[in-house]
Amino acid sequence: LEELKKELLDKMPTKVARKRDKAIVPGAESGETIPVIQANVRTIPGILTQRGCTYAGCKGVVLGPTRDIVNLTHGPIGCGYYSWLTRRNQTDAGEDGDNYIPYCLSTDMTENDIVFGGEKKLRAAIKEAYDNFKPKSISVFATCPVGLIGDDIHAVTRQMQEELGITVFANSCEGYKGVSQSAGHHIANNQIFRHVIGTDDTPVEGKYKINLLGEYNIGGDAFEIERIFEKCGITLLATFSGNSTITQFRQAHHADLNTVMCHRSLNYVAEMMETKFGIPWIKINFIGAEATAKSLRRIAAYFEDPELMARVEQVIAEEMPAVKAAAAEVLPRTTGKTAMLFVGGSRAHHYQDLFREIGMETLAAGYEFAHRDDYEGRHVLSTIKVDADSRNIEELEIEPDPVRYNPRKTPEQIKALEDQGVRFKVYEGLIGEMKKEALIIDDINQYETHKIIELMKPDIFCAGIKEKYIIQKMGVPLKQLHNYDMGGPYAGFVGAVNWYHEIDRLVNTKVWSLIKAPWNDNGPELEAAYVAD
Ligand code: CFM
Ligand code: HCA
Repeated sequence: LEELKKELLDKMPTKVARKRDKAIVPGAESGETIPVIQANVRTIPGILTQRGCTYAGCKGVVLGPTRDIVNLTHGPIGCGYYSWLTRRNQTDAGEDGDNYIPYCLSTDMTENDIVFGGEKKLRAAIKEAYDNFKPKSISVFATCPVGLIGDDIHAVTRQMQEELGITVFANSCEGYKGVSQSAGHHIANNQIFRHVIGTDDTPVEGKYKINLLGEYNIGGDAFEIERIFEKCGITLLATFSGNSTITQFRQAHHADLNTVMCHRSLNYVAEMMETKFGIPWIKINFIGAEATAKSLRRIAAYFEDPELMARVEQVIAEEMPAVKAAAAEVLPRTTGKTAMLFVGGSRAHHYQDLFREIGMETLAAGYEFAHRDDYEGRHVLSTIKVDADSRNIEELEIEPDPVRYNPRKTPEQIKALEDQGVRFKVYEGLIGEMKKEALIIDDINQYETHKIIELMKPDIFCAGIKEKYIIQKMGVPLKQLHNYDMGGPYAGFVGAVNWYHEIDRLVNTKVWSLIKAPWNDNGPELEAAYVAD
């Protein structure tokens, strides 16, 4: 492994190699000490990163999937246009039919606004959006120039909220605000927490009421999870934020348990909800059939109700045969194949379970923008150095709500549940689940991607659109784990079956190895020889 790492860093300038060295560590599955990994720091200038910007994390990721909040981008038209429907977060338009996801609203800032200020234009755009849609809420997203010229978007939204009588709030999520999308998640979540969560006390019916945090309904994943919950008799109050509405957010404080799927994008929301409302949280994962069964059992154990436990067992027993049959069908062709996963802040971990279920090993994996706790586990949280970039992102000071705070379990009950294996506020991270022969690389760049493919020769590579075609031209199939290409859902039981078949097709077709990129035969396309006359 040390050899591999050396080869990976060999051609880099010394200073760059020194920095990248800290972001590459081995796995620690068999009880090895979990190594410290460098994460959530600035990408080295000039390197081709997989990362996106803070605006993308705020508008596209967190608030994008909520169908009845009108999202308005304050900025030049490109930011709005290029974030228009690209994430494939699905929604069920519901009975009211309020669904603004297909729209792309922007103030279309131009030079004139940059010079004279864009607040007037923003005010007019909010008014225009309101007149057209009469929505329950409008949220505004700042792009880079807004912060540079100093438009006070929060003053504008405050004023418009008063004028229109609906919830209007703004996000200072300029693209450069943090080192990645992760900062944008935090900004959006803070604003939802501040302006929306717990603002509607209408009681909600249901015996086992939960919220699902960190599931975004990409490719219909949330629909499958909703189906399973319904079958189990579990009432899902709100998902943050796949297939969600603002009313669900407003009433989310009625839930008795928060379940966290994507730890990266909102573990701090789970913490804030516990402090303010007394709702405990547990980590769950609905990617992988075994993981789904385990998560359902964990939820049932929390409610300590034999009826729910029995129902959950019955559902698992009903769903598993189809999953097992699909696995048995593909296993002879997939066993022993190898994978690499370089995605976002949670999927590079969760999808390893799905690969394991069909006998496939992960050779290398990493996140684009996760933090050390997502790699090493939450126990390192207190040791993470708060640098200037993280300090730039607001941390809300939360107090118990004077009226709504209601601890769902006593400390004794929590302790008793923990003794039975229901672990609260625990996430062990990715490194402890990977083999010591595996490489874990944070914020991988294009050069390193090419190099590890050459050195480790995986049968499949999972990443995003920017990596897709380049890797396919290397003869390796690439499965997008962001928008799933045209596939999915991959969550839950139905999702596992879909995944097994899709991966079987991808790793067993010969088409990728037959591909020859033009430069394989001809050298660089733009190569030219100087001919003297
Ligand atoms: Fe969480 Fe996500 Fe992800 Fe993420 Fe994302 Fe995404 Fe992702 Mo793309 S919230 S960290 S910022 S699971 S958009 S639905 S696929 S990079 S691994
Ligand atoms: C984002 C969104 C993204 C991009 C996917 C990709 C997504 O980070 O802004 O690079 O292919 O899932 O749509 O992560």
